[in-house]
Amino acid sequence: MQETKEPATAGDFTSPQVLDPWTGIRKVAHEEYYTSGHRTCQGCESAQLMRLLAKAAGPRTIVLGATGCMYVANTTYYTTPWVVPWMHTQLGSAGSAATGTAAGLRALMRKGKMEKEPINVIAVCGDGGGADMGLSAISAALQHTQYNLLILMYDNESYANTDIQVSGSSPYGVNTSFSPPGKLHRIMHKQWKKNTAPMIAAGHPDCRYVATVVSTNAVDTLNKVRRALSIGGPTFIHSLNPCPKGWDYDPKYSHEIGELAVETGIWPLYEIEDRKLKMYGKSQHIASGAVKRKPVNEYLLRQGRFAHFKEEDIALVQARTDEMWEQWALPGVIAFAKA
Ligand SMILES: Cc1ncc(C[n+]2csc(CCOP(=O)(O)OP(=O)(O)O)c2C)c(N)n1
Ligand code: SF4
Ligand SMILES: [Mg+2]
Repeated sequence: MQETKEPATAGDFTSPQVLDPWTGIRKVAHEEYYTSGHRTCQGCESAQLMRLLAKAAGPRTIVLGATGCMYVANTTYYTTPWVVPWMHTQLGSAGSAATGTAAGLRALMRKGKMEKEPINVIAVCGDGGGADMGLSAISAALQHTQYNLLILMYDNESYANTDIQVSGSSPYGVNTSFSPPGKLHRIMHKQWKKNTAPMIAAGHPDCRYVATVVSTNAVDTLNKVRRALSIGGPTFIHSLNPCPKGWDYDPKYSHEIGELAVETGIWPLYEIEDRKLKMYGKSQHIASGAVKRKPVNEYLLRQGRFAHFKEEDIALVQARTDEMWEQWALPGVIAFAKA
């Protein structure tokens, strides 16, 4: 059974639910609140993240979903995999939908129109909807510390739903429908991926919890969602989600590709709680020097979106990844140092 502890003060709907971590896979609840009935691609790790977040949060939860694959493929004509209440919101409005819902619930409870109880409010957005278009609404939501809410950004590194256009979260050199390699210009997308989680953490000192996850590491993802919901106030999680269609690989490799993103050091796993940084899992081992990073080509060359890469492109990605771990002020996290 899903265990939900009583809040600090019974009946105090302003306290968050307290969801203890699951210490290993055997302790994870069996109940599913995101089930069959969706039309995401086979091997879609963003759908896997939806399943994990619903399981972690439990039945007393409302999910708000910004436009994107996780809206369109999950709500096809009268079908939905969501067992908990779910509502669509505009592409850039995950932050405002979360604040509005939390405020609305609080008002209804205060006026006695709803039973008083803590209800999880989770807004889900893609990288296009979160790291690009909805950044200001997320920033505003994180300033409203009186509300308990979690914004979870699933990052498939493109505007996937509209056929894989480049986003601010797309990696260097990637082949998308807006950046196809040509004979004259092999590399069309020359920007580096936006470093969203540290930007959110550094810019919102009252936001008590910011974390990164990869959906292929299920227990870590479940527990970070549970931690974010338990700590209260507005919180933020950035998840990397392999996407067989956009990243162009056989769906059966989703798990391996997610793991390789961490093992090569391209995607560091950490949490920042009350302004203290803690690295997680394999990233912790990399940061402590206990484990060597795998070369980035083991990750890049598994995906068709990088099939046009030449040695020099791989060398550049490797050099930037080395720099991230060896020269950044906070390795893997903060990209600048004191001059
Ligand atoms: C204001 C607005 N502009 C454009 C669109 C068209 N649109 C729908 S989904 C989408 C892609 C969203 O990308 P992302 O947030 O990364 O989610 P993903 O599709 O990758 O899951 C776009 C551009 C829209 N719905 N609303
Ligand atoms: S395009 Fe990518 S994110 Fe969208 S449903 Fe398919 S695998 Fe999932
Ligand atoms: Mg996307």
